Amino acid sequence: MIRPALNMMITHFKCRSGVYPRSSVERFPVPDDKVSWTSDYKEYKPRNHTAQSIHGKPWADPEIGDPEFNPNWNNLDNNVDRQSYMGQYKIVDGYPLNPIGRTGICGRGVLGRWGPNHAADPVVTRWKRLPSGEVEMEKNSNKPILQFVAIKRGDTGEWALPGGMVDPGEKVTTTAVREFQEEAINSLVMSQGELKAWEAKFESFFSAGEEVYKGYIDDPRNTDNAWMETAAYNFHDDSGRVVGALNLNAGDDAVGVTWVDAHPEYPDLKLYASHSSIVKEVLRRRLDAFSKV
Ligand code: RP5
Repeated sequence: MIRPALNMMITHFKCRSGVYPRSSVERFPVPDDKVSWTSDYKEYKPRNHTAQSIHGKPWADPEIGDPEFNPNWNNLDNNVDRQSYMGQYKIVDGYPLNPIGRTGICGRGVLGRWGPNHAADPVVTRWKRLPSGEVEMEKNSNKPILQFVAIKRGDTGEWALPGGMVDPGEKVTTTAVREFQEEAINSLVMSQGELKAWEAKFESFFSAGEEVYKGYIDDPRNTDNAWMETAAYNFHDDSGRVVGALNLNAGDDAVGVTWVDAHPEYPDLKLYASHSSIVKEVLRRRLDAFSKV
């Protein structure tokens, strides 16, 4: 039985501590019991920060209050999706409110959109194999070892899923595959012909993704008024023959790419934002399917 996509995020940690990325702006402290907007927190005075670098960018909204900017919150706004996977978000004094709660900073930070900023994440997996071709079992648990493709982010240096932002009007599954191509096989340096050949070779593999998560992401860039959400898809190669032909090569804003073991016992797999929870869900599903064969 395929379970509905997870909606596992009930609080956030990574976006409510320390200095805001690419700035010197300190977040206002938000203790665990003050995250929820329903908890009284009279002292709460977060700094307002919107990075200069996003002003005027074609992918960024104008400022709230600009007479030309009349966003259709909680709706598809022309081809910008302002709907949240988390349900209806509130608008307070004209500003969308983070559905999970306080982050210690208001404004938009480095995010382009007020409210939800939509991304897509591909989780490309295979079983780890011995030189004989047999699936390698983890010694303690005697369960098969799943591997997934991770990239090293150029901005934070953390390992992450090779995801990226959904372009206006783009299908989310298309984003997941495009980002994999750009970050994990460096399609940006391929000629049109090479890319076409690659797409023909992997077309059926990348058309069979299983949705494993849709929702909020505990991304360090989130603020009280702008936050990341993602849709994650698992592309699994059970035989190992399809992805065996993938030549991993970091591209775009990734500075490294590799296959990573997702051990059945799930030790500390430290990944960017909420990516380890997504990988953990993929692992659960894949082990479940393996045990039924
Ligand atoms: C994360 O940021 C998403 O899960 C996705 O992996 C990523 C998208 O942002 P960029 O990699 O484009 O910066 O929240």
